Amino acid sequence: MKIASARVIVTCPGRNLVTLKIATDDGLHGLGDATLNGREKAVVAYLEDHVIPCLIGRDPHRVEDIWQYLYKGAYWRRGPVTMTAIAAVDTALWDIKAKAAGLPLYQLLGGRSRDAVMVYCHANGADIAEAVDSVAAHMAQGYKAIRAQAGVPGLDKVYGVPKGGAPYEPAEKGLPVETVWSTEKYLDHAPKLFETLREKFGFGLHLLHDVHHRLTPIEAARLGKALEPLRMFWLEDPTPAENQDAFRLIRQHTVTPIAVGEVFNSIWDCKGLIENQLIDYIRATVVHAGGITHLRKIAALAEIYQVRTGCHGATDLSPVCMGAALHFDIAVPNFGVQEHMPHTAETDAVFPHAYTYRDGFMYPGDTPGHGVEIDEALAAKYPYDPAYLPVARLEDGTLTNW
Ligand code: KDG
Ligand code: MG
Repeated sequence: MKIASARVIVTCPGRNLVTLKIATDDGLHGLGDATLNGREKAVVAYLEDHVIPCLIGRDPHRVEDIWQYLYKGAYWRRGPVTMTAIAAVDTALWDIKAKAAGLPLYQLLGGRSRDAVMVYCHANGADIAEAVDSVAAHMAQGYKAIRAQAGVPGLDKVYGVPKGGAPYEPAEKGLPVETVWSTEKYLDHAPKLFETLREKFGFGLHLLHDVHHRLTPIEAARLGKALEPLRMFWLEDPTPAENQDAFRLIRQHTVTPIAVGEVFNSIWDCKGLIENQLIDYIRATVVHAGGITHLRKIAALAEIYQVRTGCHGATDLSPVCMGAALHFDIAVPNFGVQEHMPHTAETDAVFPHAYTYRDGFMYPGDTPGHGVEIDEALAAKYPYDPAYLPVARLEDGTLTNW
């Protein structure tokens, strides 16, 4: 079997999504997600100009060798654009391999380690009362694990809290909008949300919260300590993770579990955090961390330190990524939880898929491959439409972490 062709498909059924489709000379094809929110076209160019020409004629079964070729062969290693492009190729090749074997992908990853994949959803509200209602509504849909975010008095726009009670969507049309952030206002308010949620719903529900990289290590330690009696499932991205030692400071002060890694793209981003047992959940996922091949290596490193997986699953990761991630989740021994932000009906129509949600859990399905396809005719009806994540400034105008 040889790779006969590869194409990049860009579509915007509500948000921009990039898909790599690899076809073989014996009529099989595989899909890989190549979406990098707000930098979509950089990955498209990387794939079209530098990767696809090198793929034609290769044996698609040599998944590891092609991964090494694209990683070591480029000389310039790592980085989100490179690793997203490699991930797209890798995911498409695993899809082809599983289709050639006539098996769902998870069977090639060692088979099922569990019956179902626990997922967490997003609840949000302009204030605490609205966030409480949103948590109740998601509990009624069966979710056992819920991320809660609430507006902060005195701040107009807060991460994870859209206006008008709509589901949160990462990215807005047009150039990046500017928002104002105050750590002081947030830090006083955030524990009140979780105190109220525990009073209302008790301790039988997993509660999660995303700080979205906004605190200094000592501020994050203070928040972790304040949340300790509320027994969080995790506190996500408490501080930026370029300096991995920062997490030591957080760890010294609190036993609130820490989750990090949605912006990581290689095992080298994870290494110190895992080996020094500074985190509890690693959030790297298929599309941004080099595909199934590389994510398995990250998970294997994490396994020996009892760090569990918690794959990123926002809507800027396409259904192709979600399908592949669910096969990984159901197979990997040290699975923790999977993020689930349902895609819009338009997106689901463009990407017909075998995966399903039921009562707080997701299932990858048993279709050969990863079980996600693309309706190219429908995809063509939604052309690329520039959209970006916001940026954040402090109240004095200083640019800060969004
Ligand atoms: O593109 C960035 C989003 O995926 C990110 O902001 C969402 O933090 C996020 C999450 O936890 O889903
Ligand atoms: Mg996050």
